[in-house]
Amino acid sequence: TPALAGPRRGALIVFEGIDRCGKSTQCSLLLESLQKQGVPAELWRFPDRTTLIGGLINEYLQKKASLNDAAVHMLFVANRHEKRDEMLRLLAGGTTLVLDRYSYSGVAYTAAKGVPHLGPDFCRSVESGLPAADLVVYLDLDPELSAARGGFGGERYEKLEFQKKVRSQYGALADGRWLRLDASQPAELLQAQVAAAVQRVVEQAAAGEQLGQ
Ligand code: DGP
Ligand code: NA
Ligand code: NA
Repeated sequence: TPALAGPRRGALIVFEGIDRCGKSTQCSLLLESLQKQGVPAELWRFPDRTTLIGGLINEYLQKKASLNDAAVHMLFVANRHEKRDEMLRLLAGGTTLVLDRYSYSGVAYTAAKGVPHLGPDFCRSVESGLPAADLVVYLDLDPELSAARGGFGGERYEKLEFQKKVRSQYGALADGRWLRLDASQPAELLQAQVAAAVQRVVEQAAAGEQLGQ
């Protein structure tokens, strides 16, 4: 049932991919273009390292703290859940949210570890209750190419063998909201493909299509 009153809702647009696939660049380009068109929009990234929980995640990623795989996974999950109410409030108020990583990272990165009790089904289950993406832009890149990009290797997961496993987990996640793009293309070409898909979902959200959970 559509809302009776109030502003049209914003769209929830998620960017996913292995480390150094070009997500952050595409997120910024998209935000800029939405704002130029007068679409109210914000760019967020997960993990959000600015919260208490995000600070622990940051220590883990920078290898200053060690945590077991289940414990750190729960922190990543908590970091998404702690932002839930604010996400829902912004979306309901008409702001489109562009997310640099979200629940799909949780499933792909943790399932890639191959820990039996932390498989994809478990990982998906703890994401429930979070607002569902209207569009997932998956920037698919060969880890051999991302590894060659500047800065790779600094943080915990930035190892070639692990990134290959993450990519193969992402490959199994595609659903109806998924747009896979070849991230080896020049940024301007990618940007145009992203913009076309985003325009459609922003219009659908504004026209009253319900937000999934
Ligand atoms: P960045 O996107 O550069 O801020 O890096 C965050 C890192 O954390 C990146 O390697 C992906 C990983 N990550 C994001 N979400 C999750 C999660 O829910 N679980 C696990 N295990 N890793 C995650
Ligand atoms: Na990273
Ligand atoms: Na990033």
